[in-house]
Amino acid sequence: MTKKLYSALLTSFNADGSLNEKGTREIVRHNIDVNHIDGLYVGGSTGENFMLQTATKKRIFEIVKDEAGDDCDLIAQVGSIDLQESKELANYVVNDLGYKTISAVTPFYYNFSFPEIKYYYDEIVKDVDANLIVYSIPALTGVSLSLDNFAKLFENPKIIGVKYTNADFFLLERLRNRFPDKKILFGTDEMLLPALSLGVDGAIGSTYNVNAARAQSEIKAFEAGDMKKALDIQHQTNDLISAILNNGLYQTIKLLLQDMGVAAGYTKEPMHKPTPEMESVAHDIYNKYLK
Ligand code: HMN
Repeated sequence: MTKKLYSALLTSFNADGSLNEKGTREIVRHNIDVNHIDGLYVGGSTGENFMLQTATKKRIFEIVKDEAGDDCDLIAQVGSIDLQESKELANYVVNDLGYKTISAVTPFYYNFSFPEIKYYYDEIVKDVDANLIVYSIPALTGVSLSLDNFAKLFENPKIIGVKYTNADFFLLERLRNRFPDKKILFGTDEMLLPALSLGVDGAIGSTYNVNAARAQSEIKAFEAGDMKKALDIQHQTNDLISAILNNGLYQTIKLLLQDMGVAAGYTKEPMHKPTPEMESVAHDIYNKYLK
């Protein structure tokens, strides 16, 4: 498999919202030992990162590095609309923990101009010896980067690619065509196959925490030219993803991991705790698609 599969790492929280370190380590191990994942995207949306304090973000980066060591590739998402925090986290993960690749979400909420966005990225990588992957997720941030915006960001040689969580396949094709040497990691799991056909280098997603085996088989079938098999797997995958989305995304993935014996814990408030009904649906999803 030449294309890489990364899980967007979940964080395990206790019922009171504090970090469950043991559970978080179990999620890391499950991804490495059972899922045989190529890498982990740490501190992204799936990690509930944007609801966390700086000290908790740092502790998660620390325990993930400690648990994973060099067993898989690690990407630390350090972006925040507090640029000073982003720089502090970048410095911490690279210089204190030894992460080699960082990523940063586009700064959101204030309708920053493109020159402000470019300044943000250049500042984050300026003082660290690491490469950066832009995290573009317009549906959650409201920030859409154009092809020319990407070209300007990519002028910085330390900005090596994009985690592209977007259903705009025209822009994806234009990016692939214009930047053959930049890394494009696709972030919408339910659309993996069309993204593979446009030449992405791999994928990062939340559902790979529980559904990596199908995604790996799909990538292998795609690379072997067996489009029928790859599409069949995408259909099965999307039955699973639809069921997960209908029941509550992160809560359900955590419940599915619990069915696999992993202490994935709770989501963080204001996300709600799973109801008994959600738990029961999650068991059914597990039995139907993942057992
Ligand atoms: C991250 O944790 O930052 C991600 O990689 C996010 C990833 O793109 C996911 N998007 C969101 O959770 C909003 C997808 O994996 C997504 O969960 C999946 O495609 C189901 O819709």
